[in-house]
Amino acid sequence: MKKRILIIGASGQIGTDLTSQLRATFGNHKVIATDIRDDDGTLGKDGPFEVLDAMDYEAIEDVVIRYEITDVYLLAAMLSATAEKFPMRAWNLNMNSLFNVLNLAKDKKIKKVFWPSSIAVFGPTTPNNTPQKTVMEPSTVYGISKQAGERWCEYYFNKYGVDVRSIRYPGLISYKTLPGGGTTDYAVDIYHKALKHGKYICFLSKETTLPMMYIDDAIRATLTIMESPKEAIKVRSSYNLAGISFNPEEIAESVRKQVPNFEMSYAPDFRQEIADSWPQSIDDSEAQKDWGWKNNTSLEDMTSIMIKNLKDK
Ligand code: AKB
Repeated sequence: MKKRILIIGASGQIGTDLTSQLRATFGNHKVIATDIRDDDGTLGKDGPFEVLDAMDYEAIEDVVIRYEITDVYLLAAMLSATAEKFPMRAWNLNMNSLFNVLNLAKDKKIKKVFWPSSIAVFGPTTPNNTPQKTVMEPSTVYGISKQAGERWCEYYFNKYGVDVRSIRYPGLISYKTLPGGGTTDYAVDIYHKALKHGKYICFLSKETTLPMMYIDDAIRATLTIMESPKEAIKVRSSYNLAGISFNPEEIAESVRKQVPNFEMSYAPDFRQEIADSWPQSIDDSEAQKDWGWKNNTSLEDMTSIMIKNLKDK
């Protein structure tokens, strides 16, 4: 089958790494990167890039037809911290962009959809070491939109046979692009500030443990779930995915092994409440069983990779 991939929201934290990996796997010209912002020279240099608004159904359809797209990765979204400031904008973006893509698949204009969910679908009543099926009462705008999105994905699969696949990403850590507007962003920021200033003021308290993952593992999970046989994908809402769980004090300690005088102080803000509503660890045995998922990168390995690459930059 001739595969042609469209990435919507390609300039963000996940999209930047995902675009290079998909291009390395399937060929540069098979992967069309798009974003609402014009390219800064990163994504357009190896393959096609177009400016595209995830809210504009006709514009997405036009790109799909012109490039004969088969698979769509929808990454455009407003993350947890920003969404608390702009609830209606977040809801509109997160839901309408998903409907645009699901409806293209329902009308057989594309074959396969990847849509990211998040640990934000869980809430204060969710048990720890969170199982795949559990209490889900998200208390954030972002979490509510992701939970609703999961229900719609499963609905489109059951009612219309749409081949949609999804992962509940934990907080993601990468060096190529900064995350934007999330609650887990501190775990990226800390490396930048450690190298630049030797200190960091963390917006979460020192004991706030959250599920996290190094970007290479997240990208590998994404490619694996998308390339697995259709029958292997038993969960059509979204799969739990676990990587590493740590708190700010533990990541600070791992930074200190590379930047010995690094100082961390704490000034929790409104993001503390969001973090407190999420589980500390995730049980991903369904993903392991169904499509062979396994995390590779430890906190110590991740810190070494981050420090080395940010220094080289
Ligand atoms: C956020 O912090 O909002 C995201 C997420 C956990 O989905 N990184």
